[in-house]
Order: sequence, then structure tokens, then C-alpha cells
Amino acid sequence: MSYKNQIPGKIKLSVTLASSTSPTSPVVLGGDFHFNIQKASALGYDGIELHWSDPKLIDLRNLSEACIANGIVISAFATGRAYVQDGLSLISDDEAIRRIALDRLYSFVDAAAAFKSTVIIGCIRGNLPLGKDSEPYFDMLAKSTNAAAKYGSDKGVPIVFEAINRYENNYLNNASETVKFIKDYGLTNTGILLDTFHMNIEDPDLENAIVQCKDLLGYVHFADSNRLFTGAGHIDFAKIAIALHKIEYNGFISAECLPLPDSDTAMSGWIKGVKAAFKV
Ligand code: LER
Ligand code: MN
Repeated sequence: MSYKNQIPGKIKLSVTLASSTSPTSPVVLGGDFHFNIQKASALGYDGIELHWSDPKLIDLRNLSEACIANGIVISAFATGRAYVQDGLSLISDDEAIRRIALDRLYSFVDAAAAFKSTVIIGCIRGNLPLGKDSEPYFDMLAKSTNAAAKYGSDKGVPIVFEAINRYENNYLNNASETVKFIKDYGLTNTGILLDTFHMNIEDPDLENAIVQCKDLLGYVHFADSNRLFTGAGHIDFAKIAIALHKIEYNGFISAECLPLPDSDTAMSGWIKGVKAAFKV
């Protein structure tokens, strides 16, 4: 049965895809575009979120054909693998690396423009060096985010900035810090991405965190407390659904969870968990 269009409001559902999956990485699907996109569409997903380190490694023509054939859109291009695999950080002490990281973001924006999609800034923001004044690094991050957001604005591509837990990034870990960063630096065309897995570690109150973001909330990742699919842990997703309604959120909710016990179970379990949370 397809759950498409049964989630109230205009919320759309997306699922993560990379070239392959790993039991330690929160990406549900791996491999062939046509095979995976057809499966996602049949289950009722509206979109696919891509996890590649560099858009030049993605066969965009093949991707586009698979999307059109199955009535699926690309919800977002995640960029974290540019940091995790290629070591690109927007706050590196090495100016050349900062430049390459920003250029990588521009090329993600170019790819996203062709799909009317969004670009995620997550792990690519890198980590603060220990024992140094953090302010210059926040300034560097704001400068690069602003440059990518301006470039995106010209091409109709919004940027969403993700709050990530302290064990992966050592700053901007929760909703209030991320709201403050975006507002303090007056960043435009830049929304916030809240990920329930990180929120469960960092935000004192998950519903308040969502309400606090209000119109800045541009994208949502759903994974349960153990990073498995919705319903496989102890996060109360019904309360999260109420908070999303309260702020009239109408963007994507994306399945960014571990492909466990296997991709198919995660993909179908996630959508069932979301359906239960929204009581549809
Ligand atoms: C990226 O969306 C994210 O949540 C990171 O934790 C990926 O490891
Ligand atoms: Mn995430």
C-alpha cells in the first residue's frame, strides 16, 4: 500500500541513497538508481536524498531518468562525505582546503539546481581546533555559508544547515545554537535541518526545539534514538509530529537511519513509523 499524500499538510517523505550502504553509516539505500528509486516510489516515498562526497561522481543523467520514470524528486544533496571521505572542512586552518570545500559546495549547488533541490551543510563544517578562540572559526563558517547561500539563491537552491551532536561535530550541536548562528550572522537563503537522532542527544526538549526554529526549519531527518528506523527506539515521534504541525512545517522529512536489520526493513519500517506518528 502506498502512503503517498496521506501525511497531513504538505509534508513529503524522502529516503537516503548512496553508492553503497554500511551498517555504521545512516544511509538506507545503496546502489543502482532505477532499482532503488522504483522501490522507494512503490512504498510511498516522494523523494530521495543523495549522499556522495562529490557530485561529479554521480551519474546525474541516469538519476534524472530514474526520477522521472518513478515520479520521484531529489529532496536534497548531502555534503558530509566531502569532509568524512575527502577531509574538506569549511573552517580548516589551511586556506586552500577551505577554498576547495567551498568550491565543492558550489558544485553541489550546481547539481541541485538541475533538480530544484536543496543542499545540506552538515559535517562539512568541520571541527573547531581545541584550545583556540572559536570566534574566527564561526566567522569563517558564516562567510562560506553565506557565499554558498548567495550562489544558491541565484540558482533557486536553498541551503539547510544541520545541528549535529557533539560526538560528530564539536560545535553548533543543538537547535538554539544553530538558530542563534543563523540570526547573528544574518544568513539568508539558509534554513535549519533538525535530525531527531542528534536532537535526542543535544536538545533538552525536542518539541520546543522544533517550535524554536519556526520558519527557519527547512528540512528534517528522522531516525530513532538508536539511529534505527522510526519506531525502533524510544523517541516519541507523535509529539514531534504535533510540533511540526504547530509550526506548519511543509518540507521534507527524510529517512536518514542505519540500513538495519537490512535496507528493505529499514525503508518500510521507517514509513510505517512515520504513518503511526502522524496517525494516518
Ligand atoms: C548528517 O545528516 C548527519 O546526521 C551526520 O550525523 C551523518 O553522519
Ligand atoms: Mn542528519
